[in-house]
Amino acid sequence: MMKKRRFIKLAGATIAGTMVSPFISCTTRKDKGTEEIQTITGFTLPELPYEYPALEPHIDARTMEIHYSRHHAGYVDNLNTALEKSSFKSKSLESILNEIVPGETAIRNNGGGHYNHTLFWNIMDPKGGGDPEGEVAGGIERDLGSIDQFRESFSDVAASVFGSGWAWLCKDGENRLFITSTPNQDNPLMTKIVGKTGIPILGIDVWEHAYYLKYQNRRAEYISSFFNVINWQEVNRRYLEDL
Ligand code: MN3
Repeated sequence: MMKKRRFIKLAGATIAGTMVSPFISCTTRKDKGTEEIQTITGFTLPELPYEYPALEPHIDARTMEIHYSRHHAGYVDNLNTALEKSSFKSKSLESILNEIVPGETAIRNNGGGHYNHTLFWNIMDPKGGGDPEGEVAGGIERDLGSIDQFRESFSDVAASVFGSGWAWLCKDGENRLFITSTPNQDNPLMTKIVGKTGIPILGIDVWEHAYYLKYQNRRAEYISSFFNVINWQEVNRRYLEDL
C-alpha cells in the first residue's frame, strides 16, 4: 500500500559529486516554485498523494496502479537513461522542457511524460470536485466566460484530441487563463515545440491507458467523471504561484 505522505522533492541536492542525504535537502511542495531538480541519480518517481482506490468510482484502482507504477515509472526510467549522455543532464525538468527541440524524441516524450503525470496526480484528490475555489474561480470567469463555459470548453478540447494527448488549463505571462491541448506527452512548457505556450495549472490525460479499463471507448464519460476529482485547491495554488 502506498503511504499517504505528501510527495516531496529534492530541492537542493548537489551534482558536485558528493552524496547528499535526501533528508537534508528535502522541501515540501508548499515551498515556492514547483521546479523539480535533477539529482546525481536523475529524476525520481514522486509518491502518489493518495492510495490507488482513492479516486473510485471515477478512476478505478487498477487503472491508477498501472498508470502510476508502470506508465509513469517508465517515463522516469527512460528519461534518466536518455539524459545520461545529454547536455540536459543536471538541468531542472522545467528548463529541459523549455529548451527541448522536436528532434530530441526520447527526452521530449519521457520528460513530458514525467512532468505531465506528476501534475496530473496532484490536481486530483478524493475530496475534489465541485466548483473552482479561490482566485482561480475569478480568473476562469474573467478569461473563459463562466465556470459552466469553462467546463464545456475544456471537455470539448479534451474530447477532440485525436489519438493520445492532453487537454490543459494554462496561465500566460500575465496570469490570464486559456485552454489548449497537446499531442502525445508534449505540454505547453515546450516553447520550441508547441504553438501556444503557457504554464499548465490543470490537465487531463486522454491517452486510452488513462481510462480504457473502466470506460473503454467512452472518453466523454471519463472526462465528465474527472470533474468529480479535480483538486481545485491545488489548481488555485498553481494559479497563484509565481514561477
Ligand atoms: Mn498517462
